[in-house]
Amino acid sequence: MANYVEMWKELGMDLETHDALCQVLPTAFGDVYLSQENRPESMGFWDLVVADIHGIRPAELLEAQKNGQKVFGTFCVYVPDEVVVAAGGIVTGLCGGSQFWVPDGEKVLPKSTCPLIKASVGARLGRTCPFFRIADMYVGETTCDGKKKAWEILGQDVPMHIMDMPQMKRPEDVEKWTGEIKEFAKVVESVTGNTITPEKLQDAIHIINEKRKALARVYEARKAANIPISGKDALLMMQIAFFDDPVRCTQMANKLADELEQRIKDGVSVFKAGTKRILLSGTPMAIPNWKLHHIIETSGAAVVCEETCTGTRYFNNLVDETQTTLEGQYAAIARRYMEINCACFTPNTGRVDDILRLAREYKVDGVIDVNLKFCCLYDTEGYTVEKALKDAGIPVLGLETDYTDADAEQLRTRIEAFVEMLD
Ligand code: BJ8
Repeated sequence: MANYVEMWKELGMDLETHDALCQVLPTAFGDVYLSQENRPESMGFWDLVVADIHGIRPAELLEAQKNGQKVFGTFCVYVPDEVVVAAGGIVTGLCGGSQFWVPDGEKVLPKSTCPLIKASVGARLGRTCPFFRIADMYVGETTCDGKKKAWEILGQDVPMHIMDMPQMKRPEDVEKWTGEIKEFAKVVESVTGNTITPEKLQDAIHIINEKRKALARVYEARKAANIPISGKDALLMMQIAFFDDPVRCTQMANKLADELEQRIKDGVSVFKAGTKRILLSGTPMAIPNWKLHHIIETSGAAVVCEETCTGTRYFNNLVDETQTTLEGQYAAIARRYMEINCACFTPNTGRVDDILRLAREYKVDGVIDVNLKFCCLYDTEGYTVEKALKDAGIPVLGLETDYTDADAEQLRTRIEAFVEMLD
């Protein structure tokens, strides 16, 4: 790892605590990732990014800031990247995926808050993540109650803009979301000092659509009978897509997709024939949360798709590129984002339809519906999801977990029994 200590110091980070994080991450990554055999060569790019996760990209962001660009930190796939990119800004995902940050979050949040929120708040307040230090502005949204209240705490420490999410998907809700996006655009224009023109927004829509298409190509390859990439590797690509420059992300994902398509032609698989295929549905898995994928893929099964926000919900559906006025473009962006099916909406039948469709398309043997502890939304929706799957004759296992390793053996026992039952 290159030496970024000066950079972290300038960012006001707690170096001593951060050192402890830097020591555990390489071992965790080595155990989970580098122990895999026959990985696609193109994964070398993502291995490199993880090896210097608090160095390479943060240094790029700081350089961009020196050149006048502004960085916006986001926590949800409903926040439209297109608007930021059109104003010459940069988006970086800020969702915390490590138990390391949870105790600092618990200093200000109830313990009974979902780990993703606790880790995100802890990463900022504990000063142990450069991305949380670099962002000029955080963009929150009114999705779940835990997040809404967490923004009030984070807002005392960093400039925040909150997007008011509709909770239903009626035409008037889509219109309301269009208005929220326009409001967001005004804020982004004022922070960046740049005006969004139809031409710039057109380019930005195209850039983000191309990224979606590239990520979707990698997922398409996972539908093959001989699975050319592990679920763990596909998850890593997705997690880093939230941080990376969108054009580079597109290039790297397309390069990986080329390799996977060649592997399919050559009959190369990373799993032995007959390995049970699993669709994972539920709450997102922010980096470095690789826990469930690792347990599943070392319990005799393969994850072939994720119906999560670090999976298909991130890239499904494109923004219509034919609009030429800002009015039409904002409406098109709103329509695309309102097609995402998060459990914060009611009713949310589209999500169940998606899960059933994905189960068919990826020819899965079973579905594991995962819920981050204390996420009431996905926990409650689990009832409907599991019932629909059972009615369709698709085996399903509902699991709840957090970022600790305390339940790892218990999860392994349940997953192994589930995989055995699929036989
Ligand atoms: S679109 S899933 S990224 S809100 S933080 S809801 S796990 S209690 S992350 Fe999310 Fe946007 Fe929806 Fe996706 Fe539950 Fe935790 Fe809330 Fe969470």
